Amino acid sequence: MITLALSKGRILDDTLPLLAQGGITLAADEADSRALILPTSRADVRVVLVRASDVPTYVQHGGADLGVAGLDVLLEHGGLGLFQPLDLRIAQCRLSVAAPEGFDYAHAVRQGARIRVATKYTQLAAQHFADKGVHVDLIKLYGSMELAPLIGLADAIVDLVSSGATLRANRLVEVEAIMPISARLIVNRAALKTRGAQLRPLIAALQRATA
Ligand code: PRT
Ligand code: MG
Repeated sequence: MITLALSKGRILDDTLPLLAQGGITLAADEADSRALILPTSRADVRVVLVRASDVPTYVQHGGADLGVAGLDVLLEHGGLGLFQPLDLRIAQCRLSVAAPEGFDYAHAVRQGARIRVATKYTQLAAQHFADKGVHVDLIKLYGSMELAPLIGLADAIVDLVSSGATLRANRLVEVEAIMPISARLIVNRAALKTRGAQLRPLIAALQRATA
């Protein structure tokens, strides 16, 4: 059995067409059901649904052989025990710094200055501001980051941006792009060694679907 970990929402929605190109489909009603283990049209392939941020953990510990995770999630996780063979080029966005309209970001991040930043991405944000030589007070949040600068919890946020609509709706401005983000295929390194003959054809099929 090959187990593929996906998360509900855009990762599942964007991965299903790639799987379909490799001849693997879910039963029509499966994606909408509340089941967490979904059989596929191939008896030897199943999908498990987990939280987006838990996908690397499941694959790292062998709870799934493969998974699809955003680069943001992967970098925060660290990638230990994971082989990352493919950029699937789905779920694309960018990691950015955003601040309220009128906030003088250039002044706030001059060398040696101090800035308060709210984010779910504390590792990536810490690295980014360290690279710039800026002292940062990080406030870890799990969602609704946009609210933090509006009520004075932070000067700025680090979050994912795609259309920019969420920032605009909250009168925030993207002041710096940190890195482009897309979803990656990840594979348990040990499984690839011991069951490579089983896993490689599926990896190859996803590669063809992405090309
Ligand atoms: O919701 P949960 O806590 O379970 O996990 P999650 O929020 O990480 O899952 P999900 O499904 O929302 O995101 C899964 C992956 O999709 C992320 O890890 C990213 O790699 C990728 N992705 C691509 C995005 C976006 N685009 C995106 N726009 N993830 C989140 N967003 C959010 C962003 O955080 C912000 O709140 O959408 C809002 C901005 O969108 P725009 O279009 O208004 O700019
Ligand atoms: Mg979400």
